[in-house]
Amino acid sequence: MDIAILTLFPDMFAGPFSESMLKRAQEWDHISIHLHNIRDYTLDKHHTADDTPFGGGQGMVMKPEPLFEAVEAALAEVGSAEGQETPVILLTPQGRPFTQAIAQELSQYPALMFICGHYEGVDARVEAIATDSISIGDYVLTGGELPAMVIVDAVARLLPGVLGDDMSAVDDSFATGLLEGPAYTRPAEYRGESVPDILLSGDHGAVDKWRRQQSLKRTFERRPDLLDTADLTKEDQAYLEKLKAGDA
Ligand code: 9D3
Repeated sequence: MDIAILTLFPDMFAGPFSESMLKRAQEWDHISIHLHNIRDYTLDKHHTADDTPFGGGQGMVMKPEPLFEAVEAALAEVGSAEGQETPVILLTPQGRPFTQAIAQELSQYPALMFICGHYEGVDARVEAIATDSISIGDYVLTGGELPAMVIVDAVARLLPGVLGDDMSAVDDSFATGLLEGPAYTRPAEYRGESVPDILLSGDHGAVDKWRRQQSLKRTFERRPDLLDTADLTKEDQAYLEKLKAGDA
């Protein structure tokens, strides 16, 4: 997958993209990341990327011309891969809230483009060249760079071959619709706290059942909203009734 990122701060991406999974995904050619500095597409001698808002008000607004120029240049590069339209995604607090379902949807494209706004936002006319706009949640950040990294991370790990076989994406917490239960490793006792006996029992059936119940319990306690849409068996529902009654 070709990923073009338009930003005034390309250096922000160096750390996250040169470590761990995203590093390996690039080395193995699962993804190819193209960073474009929006300032390189400014049209005036001072390389002005932002200006004061019409009508007055605080802060600066990113000018439309460099963004249009940058999108057109970047599309020509990743562009017409396999005939599909490349999503041009504007990162903005006003976008649709990012979810695992959106990550799945984006992972199906051969190329993606992200426009990172900064300052107080981008000129509204830029929405016309975007095909989508996404927010990563209801909190205020300083720009779209961290959201772009979050989305690239979530999408890249869904691409075939990026995760090892030992770390399949099919039983991801948000793919099953439930939170994961607790995990333990050695030592079996640490600072007086023991690992639950059942995990040391060797009874795989009992372990599976216990894990499912822990997952349901945690979801019930921390994210009850997820239970409305989770795929639940009769047995799951019976266990949830016990949790609600306070006897589990
Ligand atoms: C202080 C300016 N705000 C007016 C009330 C609007 C505003 C514009 C731009 C607030 C933050 C930003 C910078 N953030 C993003 O560009 C952004 C973002 C975010 O702040 N939260 C969650 N997702 C995203 S995606 C892009």
